[in-house]
Amino acid sequence: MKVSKNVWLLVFLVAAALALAGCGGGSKDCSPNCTYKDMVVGFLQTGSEGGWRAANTASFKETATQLGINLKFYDSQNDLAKQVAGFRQFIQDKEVNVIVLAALETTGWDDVLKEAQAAGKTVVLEDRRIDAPDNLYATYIGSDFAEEGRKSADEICKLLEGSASKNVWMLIGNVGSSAAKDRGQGFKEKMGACGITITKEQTANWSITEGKQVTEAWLKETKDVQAIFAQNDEMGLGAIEALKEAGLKPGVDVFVLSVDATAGAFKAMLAGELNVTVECNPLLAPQVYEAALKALNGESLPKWVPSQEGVFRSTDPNLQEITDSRKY
Ligand code: GYE
Repeated sequence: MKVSKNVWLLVFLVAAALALAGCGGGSKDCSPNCTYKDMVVGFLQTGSEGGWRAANTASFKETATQLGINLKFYDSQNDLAKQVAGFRQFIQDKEVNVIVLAALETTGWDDVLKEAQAAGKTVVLEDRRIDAPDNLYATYIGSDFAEEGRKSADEICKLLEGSASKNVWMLIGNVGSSAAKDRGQGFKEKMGACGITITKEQTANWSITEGKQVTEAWLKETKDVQAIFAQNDEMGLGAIEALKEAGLKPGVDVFVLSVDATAGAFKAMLAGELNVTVECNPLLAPQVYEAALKALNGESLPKWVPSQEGVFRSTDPNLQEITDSRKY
């Protein structure tokens, strides 16, 4: 049967209109009955700076496979400009209907969020909060970093009970990130309770190598330090190496506390070289995808869903058992 040119033209125009309207992937045309299989997620990860980040990335990739979500993973290589460029890439990508952001820094997102909103993209923040009006994103799923800082101060106060001087050195994460800002602010809120003084503080960019280098430099200047507060496990493990090379016993001569509770921290606690690790949960993907699906289907969400987290100490009687049960 010969199909006239006009009919083909009509078919082409309808298909184009549908594509433009977003049917068949990309926008929210499945709403309010979207399923995980309708989700095409553009995920802007910070980079690959350590154990916590590796567990966070794995959580997103594995959960996407389990749920049948089409995940487009973008590694920002810890470069803010690259992360913003990647964000715009996902806005342009007609297939993508959800953008998930682990923001490297808290500022600089208003414009790109407005562009995403205009393009009908659902935006969910994971891990790190940002300083932008919360009507520009569906929700934020991540830890209370300030509370982690407060817990860290409480724990170091306990470790330094009875100590004549309480000089503490703070190893800071990447400058500008909410995790670094809030953990530092939370610690400083509580440190006065037991007379802690921060005598040195500097960024070591979440890295074990820089954690070691910064601590080495400080030890060349003075050994008058009673405890080190490392804003993540990797920087704490670096400080431990530097203390040992300076002839000091980490966990004994100088107490060490870090944040994340990754496998490396448990190993150091079992060796008696790390005293405390404050947990920060990286396995956020199931909550993030669930929230994104609800947002796609037009459900309203709380603007922040804080993670539930604990504190682990080298003195915990069942430390080996806990270590064996950890997922990351
Ligand atoms: O503490 C650190 C990672 O944003 C909570 O980033 C995360 C932090 C985590 O590099 O290890």
